[in-house]
Parts: sequence; structure tokens; C-alpha cells
Amino acid sequence: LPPEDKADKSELLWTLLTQGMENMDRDVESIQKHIVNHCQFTLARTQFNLDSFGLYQATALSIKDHLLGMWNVTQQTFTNKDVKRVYYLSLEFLVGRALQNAVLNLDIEGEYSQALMELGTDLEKLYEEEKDAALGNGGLGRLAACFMDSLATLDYPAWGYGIRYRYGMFAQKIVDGAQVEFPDYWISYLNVWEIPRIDVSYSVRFYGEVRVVSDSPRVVEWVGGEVVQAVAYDVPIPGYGTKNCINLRLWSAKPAKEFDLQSFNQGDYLGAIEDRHKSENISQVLYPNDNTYMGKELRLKQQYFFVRATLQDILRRFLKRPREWEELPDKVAIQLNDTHPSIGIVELLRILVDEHGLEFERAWGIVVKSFHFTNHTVLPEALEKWPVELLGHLLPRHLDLIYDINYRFLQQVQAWRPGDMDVLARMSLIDEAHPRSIRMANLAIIGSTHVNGVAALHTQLLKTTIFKDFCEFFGESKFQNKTNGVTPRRWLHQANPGLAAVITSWLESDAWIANLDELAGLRAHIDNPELAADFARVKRANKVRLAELIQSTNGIEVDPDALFDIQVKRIHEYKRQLMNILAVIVRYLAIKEAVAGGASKAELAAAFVARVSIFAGKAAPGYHNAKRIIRLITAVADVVNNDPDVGSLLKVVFMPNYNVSLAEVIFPGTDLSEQISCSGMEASGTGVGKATLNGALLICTMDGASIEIAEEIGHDQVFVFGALASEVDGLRAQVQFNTPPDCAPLAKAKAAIRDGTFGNYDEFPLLLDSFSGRNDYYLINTDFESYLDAQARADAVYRDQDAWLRKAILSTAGMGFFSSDRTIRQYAEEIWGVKPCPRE
Ligand code: GPQ
Repeated sequence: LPPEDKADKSELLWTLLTQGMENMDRDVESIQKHIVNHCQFTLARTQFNLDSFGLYQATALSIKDHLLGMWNVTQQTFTNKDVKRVYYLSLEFLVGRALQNAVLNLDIEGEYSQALMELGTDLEKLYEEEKDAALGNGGLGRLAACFMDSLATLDYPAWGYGIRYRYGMFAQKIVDGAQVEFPDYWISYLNVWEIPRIDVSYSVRFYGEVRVVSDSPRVVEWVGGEVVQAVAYDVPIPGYGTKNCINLRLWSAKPAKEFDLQSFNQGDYLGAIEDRHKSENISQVLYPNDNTYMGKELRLKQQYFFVRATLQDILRRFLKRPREWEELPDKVAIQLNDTHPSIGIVELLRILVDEHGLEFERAWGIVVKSFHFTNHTVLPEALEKWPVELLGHLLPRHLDLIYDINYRFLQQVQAWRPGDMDVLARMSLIDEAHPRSIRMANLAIIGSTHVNGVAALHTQLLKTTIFKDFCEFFGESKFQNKTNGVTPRRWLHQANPGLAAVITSWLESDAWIANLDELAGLRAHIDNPELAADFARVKRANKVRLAELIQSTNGIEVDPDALFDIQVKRIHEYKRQLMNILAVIVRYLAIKEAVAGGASKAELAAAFVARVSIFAGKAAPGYHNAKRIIRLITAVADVVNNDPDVGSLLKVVFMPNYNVSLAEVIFPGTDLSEQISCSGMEASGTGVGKATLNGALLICTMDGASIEIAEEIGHDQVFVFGALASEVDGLRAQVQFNTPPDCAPLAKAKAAIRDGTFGNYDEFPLLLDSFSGRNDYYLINTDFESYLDAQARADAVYRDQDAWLRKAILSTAGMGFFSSDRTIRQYAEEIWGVKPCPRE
């Protein structure tokens, strides 16, 4: 702390605070006292009303105390060293549970386990008491959470910023075979992990008007409208093998501090209170859309609320020391996780120009140097475009500034390509089509120093398709690739302790947990049958665990020796769960045909590898076709699972409410992982990394990160099929103008759906129409036979368990590159220019 802050503290207080909670005792007895203290004094529970949930809370609170000790010193170190910080701005953080993660990262599981055992409870049971923090939709939000783990582990001076949604990702139930959404009121009880910072609060304005204060120099102010308050809630994020602990700051909306005295004076006391509380709506709910843009005003409010609070916080920290504004990019790197926080670019410009009087060009230069932007999709329906009228009404000053930015930018474009009106129209921040709208991706590109895609193919597609003009204008060096990764702490060390132990014993070290490249060491033992036996044993145990979960949630009995074929992710037409279930139908019909033809049990077993087809994932509530796909999967499951002809040769399971905790059980139990998106459409995919890390084999198209994974683990390990991204446009044109007939197996599967084999549901004809003939935008028919062929190859290898295990081991062994540690290091070195800052 700067010396003056010491002035108001006694010597004793100063000393005690400085020592802090840093060296909390880690012995079993101290841990027990600490937990019991929290039971009694934080939770006010006695021996008469202490249940498992209370014990979980007390245990988590005691772990949090450890974290806060580390957290305080970490933050003080960053401040004292005055290092450049990176700020990761994301509307989503799909963190999942925190207790086990923290216990493992602190390397204190043994002590806690024993402490709790002596108190008569089981640490593992307490893990299950925790509700997932589901502040995200899918891959994009989970990536942010993996990044936080890596940033902490690698000692980077980083902050995450997000929104503390009261309702996270909805809970999914399957009622009569269909998805039904329920609110996820996850903070209904005390959220033990967060620290409310009532003192860290900023005001945020909406609506109102822009007033000219003086004409030359031109000074304007934004006044009136509504004001709400953003209050900080901090969540400590521990790293693995480090005493650093970083911060995730989430904003919650509260009524503004200032009372509207007028309405109070008019005597409408209750009305005025009611109005004030409407402001809390802003942080109520996470929008449940993945890969689609929904032009809702409240969503834009969330985005602005978020960046307004965050930027005030960042600048307050920056201005703690006397600085020139030009130093901002030397001290601050702001990473935009997709365009969701991109209005922050305009907000920083507004702050510098309107609040601090900087000249426009000077301010713009500082802004661009401070921001960097990650794109996560090339799907046109996902690109954010805010109607001019909506944005101008909510943020009038920002619309002015967007016009100013655009005017200056288009002058440069004009100078670059004189007379080319098309390029001008394409690159403009304004889409002139009705209704006129602001293209947030264009804003994010011109307002950032670096733009990156999330896998090699995706970045290539950005540069040659949707961002081509910008790439030519700015030069290639602005556009980088940062292939996604996953954190090995959660997705192997925590989720699969069995495999983690096997790996550690064969490598004779657990260094892989912090340096995933070490996994390559497994290759040295590839010919050793004992390693294969270890892999087989662990996989089987994980499949038994998964089978038990399926039994308890779905009431379906599955055979752990069957091939577990798994597709878990958001339901989306481009991800092609539909193609998967159609292939399941083909398999079912083939079994039925064989039985009808009089095949014996032995003949059936020789002809078909026993399989369990497992699906899980949520559909956006308004995405009808995605919901129809769920309906079809559950209908097929009902028929197949109850058909005595089929027995254990084929089971179909739709596991409800896919979330991080469920994923932690599913990936370790996966044999075959389905990554079957239409090529060019899955930006990266991150589930693919989690499955492969856990020794699953991959059946995939050449799309997203699968391409690089196949490269790293060896193409021999992977069952590849389908059209290449480079062929998709041509094939689509063919489907449009010279529509080929359905291939025979697809025609059969469709006929079975149509003739009511799986029930007569209104949805099915609509679903069939949506991809039939010329409508087959996702090329299901085109890829179908090659998909079936890849499935047959997978079956053949599964019959040869030695061959299968060899591929499984080589899959895990080749995953070093896909650690989010590698990704984060690349961001730090190639984009942010931040260096590790371990605690003093
Ligand atoms: N992704 Cl645009 C999401 O999860 N949500 C989104 O709204 C958008 C992208 C995913 C993307 O589909 C995956 O391919 C990526 O692996 C993931 O982001 C992380 O980059």
C-alpha cells in the first residue's frame, strides 16, 4: 500500500492485516476447528440442525478463507509491481462447481478428506451438495472458465469480468419426451464463494439525451434517462501449484443511489420504490442462446451495464498512480470474448473524450491499442447487429460516436479503394438494409489491435470469408489464430482421478497436470500390455459409474461393455445431432431386419457391436427445430430401449440437464466421441478436447479443432468422414440446383419416422421437411453414407480391444497441445504482452 494509507491504522492493526490469513494451518485438527467455527458462527447451525448442505457450506467457507489469504497477497503483488494486467471481458462464465476444484488446486484433498471423515462425513458426498454456477450457455462460456484456471495457474496478472446473473442457464427437464425449461435460481441460498463488495459500485446511465455544452471546442454531455448501480461480487479463482489466486468480478444491478425525490414528493411512495427495483432486472437472467443473436433491448442493456461498470473499475485502478493516458495500453489489455462486450470500445472512447476532454483522434488511438477481440463463429445468424434506432434510444451518445468512428474509418477505406462502393457498404459499421443496424463485429475489428479465431480452420475462414475485406485493409498480422484448449485440472485431474493416477504412475510424475505436453511420455510405453490393461480398467470403472447415473436418471439399464457412443453439446442443426440419431435409426432397422430374417443370438452378436448412444444438451427455448431433434431422440429411445428384439445390442439415452458436473461424469466414460458438425461451421469445439483427453476415440468431420487434434494424435487414431469445408459451398449449390435423391439408408430412416415407427408426433413432419431435398443446408444426405462407413470402421476396431486401447492411449498421449495453458500463454505473449507475476 502507498504509505499514506497506513496513517489511519494502529501499528497492531497494520501488522495483523499484513500477516493476514496467509499462513492458515493446513493440519487436520485446524481444518476441523475452522469448519466447525463456520458452522456455528457464519451459518448459525448447531448439532441439532446441521445437515450435509450446511457442512458443505462450512467446508467451502473454510476453503474460501484459504483462497482469500492468497488472493489478498496476489492482488497486492500486482499493485506493488505495477504490472500490465489483462482483463477478460465475457458475458458468460460457465464455471461449474468450485469446491473440489479449489481443494485439488490447493493440494489439500487428503487433509480435508481425513478431517471430514473424522467428523463423520465424506468429502466426496459434500462435493455433490454444490450447485453448478452455470453463468454460460456452452463452449464460449466454458472456455472463459478454463481460461481463468489457466491464467491463475500460470501466474498471469489477470482479472475476469462478468455478470452475476440471478438465474443462470435454465434447468432442462424432459417431460413426455420434450424439453421443458425451469429457472435456475442458483443463488437462492448463500453463495459461499462470492464476496459482496458493497463499497465497489458504479452508476450506469441509460436513455436520456445528449446536450451540447459548448460548440468550440465541442463539448457535450449525456444527461437524464435512467441510472442504475452496478455492485461488484468477487469470486476468487485459485491456480494449481501456485499461491497466486486471481479474481473474477461479477456485476449485479441495484437501484441507483440517488432517489428520485420528485416522485417521492408527489406522494407516490410505493410506485417510486417499485420503479427503483425494476433496475434489478438488468442482471436477472442469462440469455439462453448459443450461436444465435436475439435483438432484445434488455440484452443490450446487460452488455452496456457490464462494460460501463468494468471500464470504470479498470480506469480507477489505472489512475491510482499519476499517469498519462497514453500509458493505458502499457498497463491494460482488454480481451473481448466475442462481440458481446464490444460496446465497451465506444464507452472507453466516450469516457476519454467526454469525461476527460481528450481530442477524438488521440482517444481513439488509445482505445484501439487497449482492446483485442475473439470471434467464435462464422454463422451469420450469430453475428450481432443492433438496430440503429434501438441503440440510439438506449445509448444516444454512443450512436453519435459510432457515426464519428464510421465516418473517419470509411474515409480511409475510400482512400484505399477509391470508387469501390461495394467495399464501403460491406465494411461500414452501419448495415443500411432495413432496419438499419450496427454491425458489432465490424466495430470490434476496427476498435481492436488484434482479432483472433479459435482454431486454425476457423481463423483461415475468418480471413478469407466474413472478415476478408478487413484482412486486406489492415494486413494479415492483425488476424491471429489461438486454438482453444481445456484445463487439464478440471477435465482430467478432477473428473478422472482413475486415469490421472494411471498416467502419474506410468510417467512417474504428476508434472503433466501443469504441463500437459508431458502426456507424450505415454507413447514410450505404447507396446506395454500393462498400460493398456490400466487404461481398460479405468475406462470400464468410469463406464460403470456412468451406467449407474443413467440408471438413476433415465431408468435405463445399459451394459458397461457396450461401446459408449456419445454426443454431448448444445443442440444445433449445424452440430448434426439429427444425423447421429438417423444413423441410430438405420442401425435399429438393420437389427430388426436381421431378427426378422431369423438371425440367432450369436449371429446378431457377430453382426452388431453392442452400443449405447448417449445424447445430452440443451436447446435454446425458442429454437423449434432443435427441440424437435430432442423429441425425435427421446421417441427413438422409447422404442429401441423397449424392443425385446434389440436387447442390449442397442440402447439410446438422452440425459437431461447437461451441465459442467454431468460432463465431468460423461467424458471419462466415453468410448467414441461424436464431433460431426457440417464442415466449416464449428469454430473450434471444446468437448472434443475433453473427450480425447480422457481416452475417447474420435468420429469426426474435418472441422474446427478436430483437424488439429487428428494431426497431433495421428490420423490413424480418428474415424474421419464427410465433406471438407472447401467443398461445402459447391455441394450446397448442388443440393439447391440439382437436388440429389436421398441415399438408400437415409431414405429408409426417414420412411420409418414417417410411417410412425417412433410414434406420430406433430413435430416429425416439420423436422423431416426442414432438411429434405433442397432444404438440406447442413448436408446430412451428402455426408450420410460416409458417416455410416466411419461408424462401421469404429465398430470393427472396437471388436479388437487391443487395437482400440492402443488408439485410446495414443489419443490421450497426443493432447498436450490442447491444454488451455498453451492457449493462454499464446494470448499473453502474442496478443496481450503480459508477463507472469508470481506472488512475492
Ligand atoms: N460458441 Cl458465437 C458458443 O458456445 N456460443 C456462441 O454464442 C458462439 C460460439 C462456441 C463455438 O460454437 C465453438 O465452436 C467454440 O469451441 C466455442 O465457442 C469456444 O470458442
